Amino acid sequence: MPTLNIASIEAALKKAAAEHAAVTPPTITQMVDTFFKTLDTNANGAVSLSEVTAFLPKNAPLATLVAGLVFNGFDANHDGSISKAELTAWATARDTNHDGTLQATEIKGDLVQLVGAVFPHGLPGLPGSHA
Ligand SMILES: [Ca+2]
Ligand SMILES: [Ca+2]
Repeated sequence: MPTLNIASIEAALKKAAAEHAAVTPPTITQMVDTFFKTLDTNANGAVSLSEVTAFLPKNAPLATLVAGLVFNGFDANHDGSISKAELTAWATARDTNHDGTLQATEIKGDLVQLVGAVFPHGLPGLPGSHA
């Protein structure tokens, strides 16, 4: 039977912390960075409706409608393009437990649920994606 002492407890805690760190979801900043880069195919720092449309699978059900809804959801100032700030604000507003990361549960019931119909494996860059 292994002895239980302070050192062994500390070692166990350290191991658990390391394992936790390995599965820590990306921060909102990292997530937005990844997602924005994926969407902004011409890399001009803004995401257009056509970039969102092009991102959706061609045979997706109601792809045009979904693209429009997603686009309007992100384009907070309705200037016809999605900025990284708008995407960050959208993601930050959904971080309900304010831990700086987005869990799938926090965005359930929101736009992503709609998008989930098109992306059954989750959005690229989102924790919980299996893509
Ligand atoms: Ca762009
Ligand atoms: Ca905008």
